[in-house]
Amino acid sequence: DRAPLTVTITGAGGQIGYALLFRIAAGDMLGDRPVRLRLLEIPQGMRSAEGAALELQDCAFPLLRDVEITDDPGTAFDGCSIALLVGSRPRGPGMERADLLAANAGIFGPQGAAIQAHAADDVRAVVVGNPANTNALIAAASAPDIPAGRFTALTRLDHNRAVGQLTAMLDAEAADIRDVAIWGNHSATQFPDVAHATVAGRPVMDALTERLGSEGAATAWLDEDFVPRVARRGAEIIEVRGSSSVASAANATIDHVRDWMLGRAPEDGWTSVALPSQGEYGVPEGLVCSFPATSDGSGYRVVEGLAMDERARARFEVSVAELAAERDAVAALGVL
Ligand code: NAX
Repeated sequence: DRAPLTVTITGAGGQIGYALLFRIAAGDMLGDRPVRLRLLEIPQGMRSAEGAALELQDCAFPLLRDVEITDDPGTAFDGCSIALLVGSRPRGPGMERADLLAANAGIFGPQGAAIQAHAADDVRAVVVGNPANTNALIAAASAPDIPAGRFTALTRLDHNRAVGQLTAMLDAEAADIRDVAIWGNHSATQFPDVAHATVAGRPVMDALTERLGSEGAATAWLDEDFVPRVARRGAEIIEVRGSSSVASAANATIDHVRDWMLGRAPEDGWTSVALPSQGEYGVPEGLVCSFPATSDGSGYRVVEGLAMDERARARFEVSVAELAAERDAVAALGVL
């Protein structure tokens, strides 16, 4: 199908927006499918989005049909097939969690409603703006006529970070690493799990044991280095770079949508995506939780039936409890 797809990017005038727009227009996200871009901003972000649109024009991308900038969600989501919800209210100094959730409910509630009212029937949305999982829950709750699985949140960056750590430790290529999983919330409680992962067909656990000399050393590296480093990588990037992850976040967003729309080759194994639980692994229904997943292009499917040992289960449950607490806090605001 060569008909242009409408892609809406919220917060398009921000950092991640700037990194996303050019890659989408270049064809990195949807192959050779032409695109129409709709950029949603708030008034103070409009000039920045306009500047990006000027630069898009200067790229003369063959696949880019047109660009429209607006501060009206109804206009931005009109005919939208792919919604990238990037703009959100970040946590300010001294801001309580309830204030943060309330501010974001004021963004993602109306955007979810506008998606339901104006987007294409086949719309798929991914929330990047934090707290991403709960923002996706709010958007989905505000669009009850849209199948819940069309609202996802981004944990692909965490997934890619985990793969990156393994490639460095094992001297391996990213393409040789399969079946890593991110479980839970896109926050410091997430559980990056390599129990089922392989490197060039061999269990990652075996490769780590060989590299580090013993199974105990491999487990210690996973517990003390790998898991906290992946879970806190965002903070590490801020410390080193002086600013939060931008290009890697945009790259993960592109990966997430491309796999969702075009499918993943079975030999690439699974990826990670946060989507509304249907009760998989005992996660309360509706919580937007990260699971390992596959995609054939029609939708993400949670990989079910994986064994989890007690320690893994305990870690996962901490993150799920955090998601449930966020949901309860939002419900207490009367939003759900
Ligand atoms: P920026 O502050 O550079 O950009 C955000 C943009 O959103 C601004 O231009 C702002 O005007 C706009 N905006 C705010 N409210 C809006 C609304 N109601 N409608 C439309 N636009 C609105 O932040 P940036 O670095 O681009 O990060 C964007 C979000 O991504 C943040 O919430 C950040 O926490 C989150 N991240 C999520 C990641 C993930 O893996 N899920 C990783 C990277 C990033 O930290």
